[in-house]
Amino acid sequence: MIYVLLPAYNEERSLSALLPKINHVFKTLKKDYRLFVCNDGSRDHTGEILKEFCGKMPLEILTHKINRGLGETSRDLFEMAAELSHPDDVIIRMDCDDTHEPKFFSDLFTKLDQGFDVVIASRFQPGGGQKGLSVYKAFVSLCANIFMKIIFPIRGVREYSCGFRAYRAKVVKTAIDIFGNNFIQLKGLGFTCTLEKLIRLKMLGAKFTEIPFTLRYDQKKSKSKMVGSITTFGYFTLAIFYYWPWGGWRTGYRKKIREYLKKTCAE
Ligand SMILES: Nc1nc2c(ncn2[C@@H]2O[C@H](COP(=O)(O)OP(=O)(O)O)[C@@H](O)[C@H]2O)c(=O)[nH]1
Ligand SMILES: [Mg+2]
Repeated sequence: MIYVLLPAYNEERSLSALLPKINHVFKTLKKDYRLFVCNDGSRDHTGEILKEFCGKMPLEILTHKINRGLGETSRDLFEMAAELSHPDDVIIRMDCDDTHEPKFFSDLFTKLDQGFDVVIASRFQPGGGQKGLSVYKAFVSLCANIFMKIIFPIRGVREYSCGFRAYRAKVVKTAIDIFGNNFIQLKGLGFTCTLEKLIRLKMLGAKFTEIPFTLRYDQKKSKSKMVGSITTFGYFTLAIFYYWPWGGWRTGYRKKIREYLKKTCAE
């Protein structure tokens, strides 16, 4: 089974474009899927649009009455997918602003089938790119990704900030078993959770790779909800938690992870 997770905040215009594309791709690939959208206190017609699609595709809706932000929404969606899935299942997380094209799913699956745990749709692989981003936004994004690569080097990863990824369910289930509510710890810091998930999975020794993809910012119909200052603050906070004090997360969790993996291997 494939679980597709969409965090949605004021996405009334994008969802009507994106949802049929997701359904079409899965029909073409002849794969079963379940789509979970968390409507996070949207103040537009996101809720009504989602209800219209219920019954037309395997869509299930989670509702936060109050906007809780991307961190809490991602945590809810990932915890639910971890709970429902079998270890061999696949979890895909993507934006619902219609900038992540479902046609890339098959490339993501191919890499998972090759034995990778996390596959990232990356603008920075040969053949990848971005359309419609202002020069300023593209420059800031590039700088942020260089910063992350230096502070958190992960083999096979160049794209740290784009949330379009496929995960083998086993690795997400393991991460939630080990880190619990701290799988996404910096919930209140904007889009930091996208990076934090990578860091947590790196700590577990997950195998990462990327596929080239083109970010279609030219198709974006909603305003970006990224608050640069909060997210930048989040990246620095993450760096501090990871390295300091006394080794930070990096060494703090080492024993717990070793013991967990030893126990599950023995079972
Ligand atoms: N649940 C939830 N989702 C959010 C929130 N802010 C943004 N999102 C979603 O997170 C994804 C990324 O946001 P987006 O505006 O596309 O950021 P950008 O791609 O960096 O410009 C989109 O699917 C948004 O709908 C929020 O406060 N709560
Ligand atoms: Mg987006």
